[in-house]
Amino acid sequence: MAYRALSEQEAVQYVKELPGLFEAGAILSSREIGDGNLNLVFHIRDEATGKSVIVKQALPYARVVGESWPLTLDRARIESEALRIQYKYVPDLVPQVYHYDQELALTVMEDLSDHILMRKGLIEGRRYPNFAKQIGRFMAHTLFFTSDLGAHPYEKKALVGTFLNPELCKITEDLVFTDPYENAPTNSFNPLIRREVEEIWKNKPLKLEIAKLKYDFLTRAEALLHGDLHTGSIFVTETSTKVIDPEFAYYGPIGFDIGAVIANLLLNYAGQHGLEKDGGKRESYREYLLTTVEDVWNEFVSQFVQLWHKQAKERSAHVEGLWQSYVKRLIQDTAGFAGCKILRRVIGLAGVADLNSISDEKTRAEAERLALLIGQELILKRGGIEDSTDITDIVRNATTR
Ligand code: SR1
Ligand code: MG
Repeated sequence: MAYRALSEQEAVQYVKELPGLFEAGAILSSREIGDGNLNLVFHIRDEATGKSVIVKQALPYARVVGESWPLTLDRARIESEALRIQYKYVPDLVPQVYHYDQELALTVMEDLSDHILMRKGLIEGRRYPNFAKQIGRFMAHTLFFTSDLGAHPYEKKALVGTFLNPELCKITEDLVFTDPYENAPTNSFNPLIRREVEEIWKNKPLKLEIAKLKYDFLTRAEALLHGDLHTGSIFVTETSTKVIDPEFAYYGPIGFDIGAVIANLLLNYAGQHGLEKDGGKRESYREYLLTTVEDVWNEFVSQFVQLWHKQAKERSAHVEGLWQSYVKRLIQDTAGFAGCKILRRVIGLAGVADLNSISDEKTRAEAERLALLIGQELILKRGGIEDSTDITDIVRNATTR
């Protein structure tokens, strides 16, 4: 069937014709529930049995901007193939793919509606005690087994080719590493922070460090990244974590994924400024977020290093001292990428609700200034970071400045 964007009813018709999903004659309801930046997402449910699936279809343009921003449909292939690879390593942490259709650029997958988006949960002040362990395992396993450490050299190089993903990488190159640091038309920020933003545009040492990080993003094919691992790409319950939406997957530097998770915890931290001035509650939630930042790194690194010792196939991996120097560089990369991801969400296109939902502009500006400070400090001070507490110390110091 030639590509066309499906309507709710056409999505029902489509899944009815797939073998093995629903009973013949089932009465299915369909709702388009996509609220992300790019795609259509249909929730399809058999009211009689309660069984449901998600149909996700790529549009030939970026939904957040409209038809003036054409975008490859190949991202649906990237997403479904990345999900299948992740499922191989961490089946309990991603949705199962039931079907992929190249012509229609759509994927039929497991419905996770019993979960909520983590960004929403954090904005509501909820806590997720298993999250750090689960996201640590997700990153350690998917990144290790697709890297030169855990994959056969031929397999790794073939995967690099499968996941070139040039158009979605270009979005990241522009929106994370370039546009926010100059007066670009894509930028969109609160007018009350113009002075701070202009300072960033003039800050040559900062721009140099961001350029170095961009160069790493462009050239360092370490592992198959999720590529867009913010809290809107993570579904949670109190006990479960599911990572969705890997359409930005490509071979890049491992710290980019870890940095994305940490950046989004810290964006929420900054956004806590918008809460009613019930200081005690805010402080304890902020401490929870900082502990989570430390736990995410610590869980990731302990599981990654364990895999390294037990399963690394690359012979040079076992040369004395290598894993320690690798991990040290990794936490510094993580901090730098986290910094860029924080700055882009304040200055550039595609902000986050953690900040944008603060209705009072002045309060929002205070939260945004804190985020800008944290982002810059993480980038500029990353060379001295050796431990997760060095990251949280930077955040605490920025908060009291
Ligand atoms: C035009 S896409 C804007 C942003 O949404 C995605 O989630 C990525 O973060 C991208 O940069
Ligand atoms: Mg997405």
